[in-house]
Amino acid sequence: MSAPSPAGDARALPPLLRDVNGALENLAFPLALPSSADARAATKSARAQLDDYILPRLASLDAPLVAVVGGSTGAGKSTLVNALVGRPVSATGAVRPTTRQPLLLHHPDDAAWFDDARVLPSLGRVRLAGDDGGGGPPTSSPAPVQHHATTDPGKDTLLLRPTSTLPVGLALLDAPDVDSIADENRRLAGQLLAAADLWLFVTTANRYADAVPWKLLAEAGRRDVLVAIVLDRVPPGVEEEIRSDLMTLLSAQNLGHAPIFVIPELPLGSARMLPADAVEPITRWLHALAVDAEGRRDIARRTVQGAMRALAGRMDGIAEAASQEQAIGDELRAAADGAYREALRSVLAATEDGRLLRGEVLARWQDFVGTGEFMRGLESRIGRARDRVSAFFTGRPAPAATVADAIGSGLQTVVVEQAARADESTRRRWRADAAGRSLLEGLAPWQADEVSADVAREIRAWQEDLLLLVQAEGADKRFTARMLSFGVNGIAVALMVVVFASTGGLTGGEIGIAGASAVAGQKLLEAVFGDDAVRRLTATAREDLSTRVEGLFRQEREHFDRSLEPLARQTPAETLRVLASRLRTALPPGRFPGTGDGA
Ligand SMILES: Nc1nc2c(ncn2[C@@H]2O[C@H](COP(=O)(O)OP(=O)(O)OP(=O)(O)O)[C@@H](O)[C@H]2O)c(=O)[nH]1
Ligand SMILES: [Mg+2]
Repeated sequence: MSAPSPAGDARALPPLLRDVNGALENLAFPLALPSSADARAATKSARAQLDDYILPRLASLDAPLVAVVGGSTGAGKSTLVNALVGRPVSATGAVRPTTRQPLLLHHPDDAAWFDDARVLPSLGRVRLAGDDGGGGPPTSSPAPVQHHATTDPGKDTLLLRPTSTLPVGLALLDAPDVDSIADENRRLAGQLLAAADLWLFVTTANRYADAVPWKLLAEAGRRDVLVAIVLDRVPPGVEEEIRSDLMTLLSAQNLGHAPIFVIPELPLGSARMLPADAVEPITRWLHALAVDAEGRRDIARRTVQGAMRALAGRMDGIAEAASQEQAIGDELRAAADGAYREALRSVLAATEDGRLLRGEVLARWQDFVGTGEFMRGLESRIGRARDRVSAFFTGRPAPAATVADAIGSGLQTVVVEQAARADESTRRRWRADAAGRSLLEGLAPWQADEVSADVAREIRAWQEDLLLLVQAEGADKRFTARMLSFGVNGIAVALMVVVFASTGGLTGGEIGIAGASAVAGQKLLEAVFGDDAVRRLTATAREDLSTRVEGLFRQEREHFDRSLEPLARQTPAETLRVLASRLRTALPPGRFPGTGDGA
């Protein structure tokens, strides 16, 4: 794929993201592969990132930056947020974890950006009362006052609070912790960080090397998110030591450029507030970011680019899992294909090698056509035989129906047996595979009675078609009178016999009893219709039978196919890979197509 032109980029981006969204939407990972559950989770996160961050951000690069305050429980995130806005707006506490609902603080003038569902659209919203200009007393209770809820209770909720001490253009989001025992908190924190324009990562002198936050920091490094580290509660005398160790850790994660703000261990003041001057450098840094509109846009661009790169990487992983499912699905489908193809082949072989003309069929047929003398007569003097056959049938009409029944039940036995085999062989193959086993759990077992009935119905329909065929041929040839003397049924039965014997090359001295019977039928038909017509009728009858058996087997294997359908409907791995690579080329490093920019 060649890199599109910059102008092409700008136009292509939103449809590309729509395609990405559609492709992700269309993934269920229905097989029970070890990779499937992870792939489902990755798909969910990828979609959330698209919805929560990439799409809204691209639609409005001028929206205020959202700085998410993240980190371990008890690190002092809420305390920091309170210090940054100069009043206790977020609950702090000794109980871990304290913050359960994300609180987004923004300047009152920025309210419109956050009112609609542009930022974090998957979260519900509760708007809290704000302060009125910063002159009034601090909120006495940090517990949220719910003014109007625009959310359903089952949904995660984002608390929104206008705070005039924040600069216009920058919102602070106090997030739940990333590592407490509350699963819900961890999940929500991950979602919030994925939706951040920049991260304020809070840690303490004691805990700065904890594993969980570093996993997230590594992710931020990969995505090239703007990160600032707040190292809280640093005892006197150790600052330099910790700072240099922390810098080493950050450099290893592509975060060497991240500013580190140190807050010494300090007694808290009233309302458990940190003194304002302890956070003054952070306030200054944030205000500097906020004041520069072009700089803000750069930060947003850089983060959205990183998010799109991360999305592309994630999609490659998802594509890998999808292709594993596809490969297993192909194997399972091939097992069914092979089994039913073999079944059809076996049925057709049985209809061609004379096997169906033994035993009961042969006995009934012989009753029907009569004695050896009749057959010899047919063989030696065809011309006269026509009359004799005619006389024979009109004279002693043995019921053609018994022959047809015998043929039908012989054929039914063969078809049902092959269907059973194909079913068993497909199941055996599927059972050998974990994904196949779990699909089989949703399938009904082999239904012998139902299959027998279906097969019998189809064979009867075939025999009825043969009758119509013979009738039509007779009408064409104006042999109606002679045909009537044989009986249409008799001729149709003769055709069945010929169908089941004719391609075996049964001639001359090698003719067995079955062959001889077939020859009798053949002579009879030729006497009525002529050689060419008999060949044609036989071919038609055989084709019709083959089509019907094929149809039966298609119906038989349908429940196997159906269980693979969700997989077949899923976005193919190749499509995901192509989209991932288009995402990468749509955003070459250092350049941005500018969609929505300045809009
Ligand atoms: N002395 C002192 N105490 C602090 C400082 N920062 C936080 N604390 C206390 O540490 C405890 C935890 O602080 P929080 O701000 O609630 O921590 P958090 O990171 O928001 O925690 P979660 O909401 O559970 O994720 C509270 O009791 C705070 O009063 C600090 O700089 N100095
Ligand atoms: Mg908190």
